[in-house]
Amino acid sequence: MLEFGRRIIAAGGLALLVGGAAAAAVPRPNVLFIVSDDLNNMLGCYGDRLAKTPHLDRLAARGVRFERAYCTFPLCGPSRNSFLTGLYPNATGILRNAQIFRQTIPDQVSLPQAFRRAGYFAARIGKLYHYNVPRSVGTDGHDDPASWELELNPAGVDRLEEEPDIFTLSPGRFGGTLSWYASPKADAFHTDGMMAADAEWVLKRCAADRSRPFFLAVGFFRPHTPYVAPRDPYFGWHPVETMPVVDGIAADQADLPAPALGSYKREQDKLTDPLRRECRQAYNASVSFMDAQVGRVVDALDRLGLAENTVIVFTSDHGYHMGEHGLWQKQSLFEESARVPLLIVAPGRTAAGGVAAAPVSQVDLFPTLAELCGVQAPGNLQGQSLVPMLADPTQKGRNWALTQVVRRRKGGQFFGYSLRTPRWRYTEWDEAAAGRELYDHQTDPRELTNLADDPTHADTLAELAGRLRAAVADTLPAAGTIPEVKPGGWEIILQE
Ligand SMILES: [Ca+2]
Ligand SMILES: [Ca+2]
Repeated sequence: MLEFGRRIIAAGGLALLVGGAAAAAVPRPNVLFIVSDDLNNMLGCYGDRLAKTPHLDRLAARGVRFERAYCTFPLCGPSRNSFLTGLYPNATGILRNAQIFRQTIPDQVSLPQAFRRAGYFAARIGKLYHYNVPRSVGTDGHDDPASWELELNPAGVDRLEEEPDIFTLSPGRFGGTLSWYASPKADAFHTDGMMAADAEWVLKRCAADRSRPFFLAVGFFRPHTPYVAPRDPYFGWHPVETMPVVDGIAADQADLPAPALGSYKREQDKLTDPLRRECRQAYNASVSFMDAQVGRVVDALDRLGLAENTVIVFTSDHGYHMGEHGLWQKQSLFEESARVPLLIVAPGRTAAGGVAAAPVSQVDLFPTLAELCGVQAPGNLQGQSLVPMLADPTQKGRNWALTQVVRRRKGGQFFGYSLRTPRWRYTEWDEAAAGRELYDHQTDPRELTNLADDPTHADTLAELAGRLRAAVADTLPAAGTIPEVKPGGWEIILQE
């Protein structure tokens, strides 16, 4: 017998809500999964007073904002392969860009693929798996065809026309290097603007034909370099003279082991304070531009009457430095690089305006969405469901997050791992042989004072080291070793 009020997932893709004598059929929830690229937490809804992100702030108020959400690996490819499979990078084997988990664990069912198997229409617009930005914009990038039924790859003026006008620290290079441009062209001419229009188009189709629920993934390219965004209004919202420059770098770096600064690029020696301000202006403008595109997509969802039955997730693939510790961009294990924005709106399931403070990981997204939508997830997922925290944001769940990077040196490589608890960040480089860091977020939210060698914190350090090693061991797959990337070309692997 069915109990009143219990949700039953039927094979045909409908959830039956049994309430009293009359059973009303309600469609299974849709998913709108929005990922921004290289976006840190410099957003209005995260308390950043320089940011102008009205649409994300509005979205945060509709659901739960995760105050301490972390990526598993602060680099596009490893991070995206991780959260789109629900596995840590040590289990996907994807530890660098331009690879896909089909080269390591080809039979693993991805997040969107699980929704497809459950009868969902799964569509991708823009960057979900790795892309070379900007070179691959307008193509499938390093995509996984099994994940999607529909893929849309627009390319705007930022890709097709404006590259000669972009300022860059390394001439001719735009993707990995700091580069920016205030475009005279309006939103609709830019790739992310075209993607928002495409998302509206897909949502119209989904609203007109509700026979299947949808999983629509929209991967905006901004604020990834080059920071190309419409000059009007976005650059104007961030006057260059009001942009801050981080100071005290030399004193801050004095207590750091070398690998902590391993993501620094020599070309960044060219930065002067005026260039640092321009860089921050262009980044902030790109964030505001992306924010406007998110607003457009969410407005379409509202206007089409889809919002009341659509779970919305907004996140980024990793954080991003704007000069903290002398670092720019990604691939560090500091808070600014490891932390990501995470907003989840689940109608009827989320405490609107809730703020969840416990540390969570993006590896938790797959089990969360699977539970919210009654979709069967693979048995080997390594994260936790965040559904209890959506209903009650004071819930703590696992209450820590683990982030890793690879550092390469002559003749090999080693890992850095960082454990974030509610109070502490503890980082080990090459199993502590290449250094350790300990930061107390209660007194040092900017992670300026490395306490690893402070004897008054020796017990804390020892406890965190034990927890970190246990957490690292749990990132490995059942076989106990990191899966190897199969040799050979991309197309050959996908055709096997
Ligand atoms: Ca990225
Ligand atoms: Ca320091």
